[in-house]
Amino acid sequence: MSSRIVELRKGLLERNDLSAQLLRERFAQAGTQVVNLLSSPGSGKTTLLHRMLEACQPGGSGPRLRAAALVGDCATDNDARRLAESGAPVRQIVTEGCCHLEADMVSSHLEGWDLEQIDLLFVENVGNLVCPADYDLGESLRMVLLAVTEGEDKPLKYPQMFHTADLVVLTKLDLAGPAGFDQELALGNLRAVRPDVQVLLTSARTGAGIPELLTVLTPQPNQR
Ligand SMILES: Nc1nc2c(ncn2[C@@H]2O[C@H](COP(=O)(O)OP(=O)(O)OP(=O)(O)O)[C@@H](O)[C@H]2O)c(=O)[nH]1
Ligand SMILES: [Mg+2]
Repeated sequence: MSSRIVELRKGLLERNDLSAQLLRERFAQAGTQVVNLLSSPGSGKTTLLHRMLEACQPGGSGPRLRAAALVGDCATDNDARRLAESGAPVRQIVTEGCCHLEADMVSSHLEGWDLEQIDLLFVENVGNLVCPADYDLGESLRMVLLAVTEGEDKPLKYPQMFHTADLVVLTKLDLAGPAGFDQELALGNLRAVRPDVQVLLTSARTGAGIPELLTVLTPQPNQR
């Protein structure tokens, strides 16, 4: 990479870090816990999010939390339309081809929302295991998904993404058998990159692991 490109990239990341820091302060002041969801395309972010948003709605099976979501994609508002069915406030961020979300995109899509009324804000990143790892969105927690259909070696191939995770969620556990998923091997690869990270096993299809996941994501009373 030429030195000019390296400098340009460094400048972009520094600018993003500043915006992310401002966002983080804003979220802390409002008592909003923010979860950045990252994974490769199709690994189950929106489906899992849909389940969690539904569970948090009045009458749902989960904790009484005011949850909302921003969802990033290069094109289409498909995911926002799917998630809005849950009844939670949802907005789509269309990145026009950009392969990751940036802090400024998050701030501009928060306009008009009263953060004081949101306990838990999910931000579904663009499906990509590379670029989004470098961009801080002011989140409180970085949740990286790994579907059992993706191959056990993904943590080794995309170490930066898994290295920055606060929580790793294995998804599509209902497909582990047909996919021949070797859980021990996958977890060993993950531990090689991020030794102490918390791991949860889920299936959005069967609902397995979702109550446990919501318990981990529920802000503590002193954070609200
Ligand atoms: N069997 C099974 N299929 C699932 C599960 N979760 C998601 N899927 C399917 O996987 C496909 C992709 O799911 P999405 O939730 O759209 O994945 P995504 O990560 O949001 O995809 P992008 O936003 O495009 O990156 C869909 O066909 C889902 O129905 C699961 O737990 N089990
Ligand atoms: Mg999605």
